[in-house]
Amino acid sequence: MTKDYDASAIKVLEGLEAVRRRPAMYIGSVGKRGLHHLVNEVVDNSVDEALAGYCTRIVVTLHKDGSVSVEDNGRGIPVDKHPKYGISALEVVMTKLHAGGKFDKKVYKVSGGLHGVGVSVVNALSEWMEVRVKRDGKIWMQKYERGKPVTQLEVAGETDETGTYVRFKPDPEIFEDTRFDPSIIEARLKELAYLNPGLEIIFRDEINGKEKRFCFENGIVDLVKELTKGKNALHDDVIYLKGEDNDVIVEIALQYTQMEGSSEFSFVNNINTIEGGTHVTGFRMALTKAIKEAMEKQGLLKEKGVNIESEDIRDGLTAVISVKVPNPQFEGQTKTKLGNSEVRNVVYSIVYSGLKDYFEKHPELIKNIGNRIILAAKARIAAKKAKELVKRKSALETTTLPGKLADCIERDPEKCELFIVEGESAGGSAKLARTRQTQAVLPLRGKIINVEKAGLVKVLRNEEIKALISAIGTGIGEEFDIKKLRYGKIIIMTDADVDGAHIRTLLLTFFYRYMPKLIEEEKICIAMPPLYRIKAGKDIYYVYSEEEKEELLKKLEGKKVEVQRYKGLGEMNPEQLWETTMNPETRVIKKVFMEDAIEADRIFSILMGPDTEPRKEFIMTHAKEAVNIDV
Ligand code: 0RA
Repeated sequence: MTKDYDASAIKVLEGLEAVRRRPAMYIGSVGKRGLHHLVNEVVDNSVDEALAGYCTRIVVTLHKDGSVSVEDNGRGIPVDKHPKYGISALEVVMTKLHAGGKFDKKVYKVSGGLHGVGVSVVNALSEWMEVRVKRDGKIWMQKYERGKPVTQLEVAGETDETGTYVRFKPDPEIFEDTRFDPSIIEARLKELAYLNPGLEIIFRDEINGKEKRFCFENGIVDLVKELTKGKNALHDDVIYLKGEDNDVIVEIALQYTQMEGSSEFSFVNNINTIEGGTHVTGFRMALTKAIKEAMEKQGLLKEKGVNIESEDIRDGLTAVISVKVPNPQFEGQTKTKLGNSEVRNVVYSIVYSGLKDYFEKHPELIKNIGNRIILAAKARIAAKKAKELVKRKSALETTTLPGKLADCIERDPEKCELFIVEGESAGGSAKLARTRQTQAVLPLRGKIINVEKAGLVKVLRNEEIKALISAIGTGIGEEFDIKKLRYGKIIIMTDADVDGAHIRTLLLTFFYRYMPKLIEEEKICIAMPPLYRIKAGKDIYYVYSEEEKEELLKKLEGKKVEVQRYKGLGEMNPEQLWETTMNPETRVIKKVFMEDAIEADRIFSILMGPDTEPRKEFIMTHAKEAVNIDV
């Protein structure tokens, strides 16, 4: 494509000291999100090589020592000498800021987008990094520590292949916790495989002994199929459109189902734009217009008193919008909202004319979808009436807190935590165990309502849900107001068994559907009660996984040990519950991230959608891992 690349094309801007001094400026945070950013950054470089047409396979490995490697079969990072700096292009890429990726005018680079900081940033924030490049018949190798080369660029062997291998271990001096979460890595890799049809991505998790291969010949059409699995699709074929205008490439795939609500997933240059943006606006405008016109033509809009709104048109919709934009401008709180205004019109005209054609060719389809939309409009009108009733009633009842809530004393929400606890008996222990000043406890009776199936009207009538809503204080849906949030952390505390996982999933479904902002703002957490209590002489250990138990037992070999397995929170006395699960100094909790929305949506609907077959299949195959359905 471009003419021969050589090292002189690389622009060098800065050294890496700045990155270590202010890491959050480059990767967003030094928490979990920032840590996983490192992997994204390295993988994105390989994906760019695939986008450029030179790489077909990427292997990502989570090694036992906590390092991650990314290997691709692309052209390999150039190793020739940079004329100005007298070091290899590879070393420039690895050790100079902003030197990576911006070589030529390859248009649609992932690494030019959200991540886009270059692999040198990853190097700077790694305790060590090792790079191997297969190129020009040789295997080249160089090692670095905290961004600085510790070996020369060496020839480590011969090969007739090409490609790049980067392995790194995040620096504990920088990150709060350097352990990767395999499910976060896996979700991103799967997403990338969907967005790059035909690209083979393999994830080897050597810590847990698992390997997954992702490769989707039909790209986002396969993704939509996956998302609507078990949701009673209204039509068999996923609608797919592709077009290009003004250097903007637009791809959309969509399907209607019987489910309430809509799921739209949007991407710009392979980056998930959680906050949407101009591409999503353009898509929605086109969808509304194309569908309204098609319904009109079929005489479906005649019924009086039923006004179709664009939210009715999206009800039951699952859509993936993927665009490639040369110079994306990202805005918004999480820098995941596309700002380029020219993209709105490009998407609009491609989608509008594409859908118009499609509906003309499939008149029976628009009847089917149209009836679904009219039902949605009627349901919306009914729900609005019901909601007004509930609001009027709750205005009379004033905003009383639920009787079951054991509230905390502190009034500054930032300092307060709410524990949502499964079952009255564990709730009782938690009330005894807590720090009254800052920790509140809300026990929920066993099964709360299934929000996915029930619909808004029923959900709002459910006692457990009402208690939850008034304890949290924000309201739901359109009335949601984060300023009224009564707790800085909301911690879901359930048993480490299948029932516990189910209740947790139900709660997360509720938050996902009705208070998504709480997930976005990282307010929701999951408590991790220990699985075992191990007593060796006077020492007591709590362990949180099978692996941890095995490791500890090995260490304690020879000593007399007592192993107790906790089946539920109820088996712990209040002191133990405090020590292991509630004490902020010693407990383990897991933040719930929106980034897993795709996976969450899938799990929610499989476990709780109206169709029972895939649910059975899911429960059978995942029964053993059910404890880990953390969304
Ligand atoms: C710039 C130029 C060329 C390759 C790459 C970058 C490259 C970078 C990475 C990062 C991970 N994997 C990668 N693969 C390739 C080569 C251009 C040429 O050979 O003409």
